[in-house]
Amino acid sequence: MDRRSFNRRVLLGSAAVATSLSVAPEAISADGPAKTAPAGGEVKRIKLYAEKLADGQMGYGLEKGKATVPGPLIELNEGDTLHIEFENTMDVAVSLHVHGLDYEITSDGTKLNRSHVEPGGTRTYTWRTHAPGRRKDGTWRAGSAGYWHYHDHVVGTDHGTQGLQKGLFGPVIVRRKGDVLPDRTHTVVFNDMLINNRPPHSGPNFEATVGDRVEFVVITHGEFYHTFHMHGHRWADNRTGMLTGPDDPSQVIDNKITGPADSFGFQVIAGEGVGAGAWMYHCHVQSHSDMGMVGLFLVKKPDGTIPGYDPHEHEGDHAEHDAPERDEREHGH
Ligand SMILES: [Cu+2]
Repeated sequence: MDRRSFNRRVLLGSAAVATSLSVAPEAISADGPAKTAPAGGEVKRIKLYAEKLADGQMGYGLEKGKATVPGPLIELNEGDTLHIEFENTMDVAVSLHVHGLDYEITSDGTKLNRSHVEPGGTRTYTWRTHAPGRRKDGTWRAGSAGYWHYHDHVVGTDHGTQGLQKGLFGPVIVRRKGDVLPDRTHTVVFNDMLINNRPPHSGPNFEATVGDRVEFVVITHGEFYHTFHMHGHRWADNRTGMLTGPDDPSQVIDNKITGPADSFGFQVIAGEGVGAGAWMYHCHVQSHSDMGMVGLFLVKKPDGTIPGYDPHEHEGDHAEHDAPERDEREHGH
């Protein structure tokens, strides 16, 4: 039994109960017992490659020849350690620099301290994470959990400006024990005037079915400030993007300002209370959305249809699983 049919069963069961008992608000849109993150503490190892892509862009990938823009999602639980055996297959020096996690200066990924990787070279970067806790002086130390990101810090300039423009960036999620796990995660990177380095007005589009728990990681790079807006769905402006109960003071929003190197994330139940549809997400700076910083959250009915949306009218759009197209950055916007 897949998760969706399992959830539907649980939903039917609770609907029967609802006729005789009042249902707490948090139970109304529940889709069954959510899976949660385990305690961390594992030592994990991955290989990561920096590669030139056919169109002149650059990407990170977990396998040779499989680099993508953005790079692969790296997920950890607080307490985990990750050793990344990093190989530079390119003809220019490159690096791996992460935000939010714990690393020694040898894993900083900058030329300043020679923690970059020359062409053809390899290097192991080590990222550590920790749970929150009380320091000996009585103050509270934050945990590592959050929506973070990694990027090059070397290509073009000592700040990796060209590497970032060409696609050397990706998402990192560190979860706390008990954090709700999504059915799937999508990454949206506002990079200068593009989304995920795709041509303007071409998505990326993300597909879901009503009731799916969908997580978004939003990262910004480049020269501009943007506002991320999603139609029909809202989230909480806090670490997880979710409320923990009726008294959670987090502001509920559907629009968030985001500047270079910012990152945040949230989960939505696709179509909750609003149903299936081709829900837009876009930068809400008007000139930016007009210039093509827009994509679709395609929420399907269980039968696969989307009311009011004919995919054939959107031949220029591409769902996320299509081969990613690279931008024509060198030709300007
Ligand atoms: Cu914008």
